[in-house]
Amino acid sequence: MGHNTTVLAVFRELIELTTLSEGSPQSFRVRAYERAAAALAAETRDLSTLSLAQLKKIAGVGASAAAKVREVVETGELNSVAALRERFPPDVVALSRVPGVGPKTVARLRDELDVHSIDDLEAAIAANRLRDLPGLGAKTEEKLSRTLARVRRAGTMYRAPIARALPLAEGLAAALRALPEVQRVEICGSLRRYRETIGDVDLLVVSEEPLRVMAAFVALPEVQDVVVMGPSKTSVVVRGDLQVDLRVVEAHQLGAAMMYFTGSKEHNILLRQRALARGWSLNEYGLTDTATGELVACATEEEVYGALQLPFIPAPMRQGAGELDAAEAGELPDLVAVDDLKGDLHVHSTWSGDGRSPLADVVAAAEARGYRYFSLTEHAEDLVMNGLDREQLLRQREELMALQEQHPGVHLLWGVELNIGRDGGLDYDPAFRAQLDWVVAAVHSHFDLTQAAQTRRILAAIADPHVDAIGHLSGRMIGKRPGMDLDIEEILQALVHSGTALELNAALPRLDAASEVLRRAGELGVTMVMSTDSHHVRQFDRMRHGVQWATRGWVDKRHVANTWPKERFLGWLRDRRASAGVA
Ligand code: DGT
Ligand code: CA
Ligand code: CA
Repeated sequence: MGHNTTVLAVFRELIELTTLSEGSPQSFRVRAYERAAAALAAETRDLSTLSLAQLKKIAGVGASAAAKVREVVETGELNSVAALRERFPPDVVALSRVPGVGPKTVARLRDELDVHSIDDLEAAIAANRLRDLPGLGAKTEEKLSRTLARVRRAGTMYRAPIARALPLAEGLAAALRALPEVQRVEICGSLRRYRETIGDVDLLVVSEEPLRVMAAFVALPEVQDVVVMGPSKTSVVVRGDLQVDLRVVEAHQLGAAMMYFTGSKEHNILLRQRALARGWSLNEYGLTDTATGELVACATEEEVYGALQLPFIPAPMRQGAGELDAAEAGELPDLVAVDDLKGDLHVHSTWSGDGRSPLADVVAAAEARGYRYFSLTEHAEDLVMNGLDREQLLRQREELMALQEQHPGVHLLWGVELNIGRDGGLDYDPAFRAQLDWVVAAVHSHFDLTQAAQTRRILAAIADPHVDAIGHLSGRMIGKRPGMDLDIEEILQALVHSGTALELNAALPRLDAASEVLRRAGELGVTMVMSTDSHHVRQFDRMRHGVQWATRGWVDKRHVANTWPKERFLGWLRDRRASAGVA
């Protein structure tokens, strides 16, 4: 897939630079490149193996795009991009990414004010040079000045980690729902698709009194700045750095609006092509017959997909990555729902230094949630700060056995979260590890080793017969720490070979493994488990994020071991250990 990634990256740059040279994202050329990029993104074959003729056969890829793909495959570059880079150096591109500065403004700033970078723009604003430009003026200057301060504070063009954006958006949605003039509120955009990072939050509101909704919205305590306010769209900045776009629509067009504003753009482009092929047009107002001007569908997403002869496609799968073909062929995965989960297999209590709920509360909450099996996995001794040594872990087992008597409905597994050391070493010793009912192993330090070293380290843990699951595979903290550099293919093959499970860690700051990794794991038939890594009983609710994340990774529930009934799950665990040679 290496070639495909490169081709797409080059096309993305081509689109951005062409938008600048054409002065508009709506130009014919930009749209053609976007169509081609969407089609290429959905292509599952290795692009480097396709001839010019084969490339041209891909719907959406014309002769010029096909030639460009060949050029990238052969030379790793595109001549036209190199030429555009001369005209639009990185500083200018960065300038064009500032919210409120479109390609036309960039051209004017360069031609009329000699502004070629964000620094230049700041200086021009400080000298009040923008207000004299017709069509810009003092108001724009002021707005840009605030935007720049925000961009600066965040260090770069800020994308909020989902762990920050989702609670904020849900809070705003709840406040809007409480308004008497509001009938419905839907979170759309990248947030509904569960992207790891969020550029801005997109809210859709159904109401017959848009002006009152907008007035109430900008008055919410979270709102710090109003970027634009109008009857159909209002944009604000909340808590200093996150933009929220709110659009008010009418109830009868909610489905079409939700589809449009949920995106992804790539998915939308493919849907529009499909509509076009049927003589229809598709936009945020609905699916319309081009000849008669009559609306075909718009009230619900199911209706719009249905008219396009597709089943409903869940938002996290709308990535323009083959979901339309799979939906058409009836091959969408049988997805995991929260109610399918029969247990949680990565949970901490106050026995770990960083756990915050006492063990008795944790077990009671697990039973109350209806779990049939459940594992406590405190940190092990190697985590000096808060891990348990052997003696502590054995004492915890005593308490667990006593709790088991009081809570017969849930089968308690005495587990642990082992630390995978720098060289793949694990806590305790094999004989001690063999006593445990459930063992998760995960990396907690040394995130910057080479790919070869990191991969070796994980492979060693996978090969250990006592390890039942690999926890939070990459170790990433979204927005704070990138994941380890790993040879994913080799690791997934090793998991298939050993029968060790891959954890899907449902904690929003982690969402680990990455969705592409989950999708590949599903293709290879890796067994997975979905766990919350809870440090407080309130966090049991993270499963709702886990199922969205699994959807983004196309995970089929037949691969998720903790959706299985108790006997089957315990049988799988027993068999796995027996075949790995654990006594
Ligand atoms: P973000 O905000 O960067 O995390 O990503 P999105 O996907 O939320 O993007 P955003 O907020 O710019 O737009 C929300 C959705 O609206 C997007 O997913 C698809 C739709 N949309 C916006 N602009 C366009 C466009 O130019 N063409 C198409 N087809 N759809 C668009
Ligand atoms: Ca957005
Ligand atoms: Ca937006």
